[in-house]
Amino acid sequence: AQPQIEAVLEDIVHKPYTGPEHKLTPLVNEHVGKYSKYVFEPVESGDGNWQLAHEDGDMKVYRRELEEDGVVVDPLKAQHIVKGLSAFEMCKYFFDKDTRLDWEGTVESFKVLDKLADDSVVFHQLHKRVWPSTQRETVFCSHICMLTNAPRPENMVGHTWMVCNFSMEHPSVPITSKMIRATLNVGLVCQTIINRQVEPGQESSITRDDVSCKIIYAANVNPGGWAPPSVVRTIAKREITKFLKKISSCAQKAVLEQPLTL
Ligand code: 6CM
Repeated sequence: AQPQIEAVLEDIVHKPYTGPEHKLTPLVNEHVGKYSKYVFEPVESGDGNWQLAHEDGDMKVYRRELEEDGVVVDPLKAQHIVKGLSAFEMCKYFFDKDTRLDWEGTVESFKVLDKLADDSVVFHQLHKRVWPSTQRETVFCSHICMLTNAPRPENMVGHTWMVCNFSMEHPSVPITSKMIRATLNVGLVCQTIINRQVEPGQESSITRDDVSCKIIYAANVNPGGWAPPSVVRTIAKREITKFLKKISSCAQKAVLEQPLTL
């Protein structure tokens, strides 16, 4: 079945949310193009050595154990379903820097290095120090977009949305000896599921009670320097689980009083 899946994933195309093009458009296109396909590669097929690391209700977290030069770089993938909001609303919430510190447990502070467009922003983040290891920092571009031709789950309505975060270098933040530069490739892909039959043309009757957001989240993080493997694995599993729970409840609260945006 693998060649068939590859052919389906090859068709996925990303469309900018707002545009316009900017100096990093080619870099964004390259990363989003690759990562949008990677996120949809199934974990259940068993050929990638993915292991179910945690399950809690609708949330499933998978991990593939991997070390590079003795450093743990385990790829993580997770699925979750969140009631009462759309794919667009969840991706918008994840992308929005103004509410990031409400749900992001690994970050101490961050600043915007470059606002390239409304859909593409470069950040410098200082992560909370994990005692006794050296504090980590990241520099990454965050991009929100729509995906077309992505595989659609049953009962899906509307479009597939994605936020892609990927590490890059930035001249205003050189690497120093004070902190370790961690790197990341992250993708949050969301699709809206409807729990009742809607006749064509009746989409405006859909309410918050009718929808859930299906999340696929993938993260490839390199902590950037040696740290005890068991500690890194424990922290990674704890943080991804905390992140999914926290962003789900915060996003649900944030949209509660607002009209549903599919
Ligand atoms: O995707 C998430 N958050 C985004 C916005 O902040 C962004 C950030 C990714 C997190 C990258 C983690 C960097 C390294 C953290 C410190 C590692 C310490 C290791 C030392 C151990 C002794 O994409 C949610 C992130 C959820 C966590 C996976």
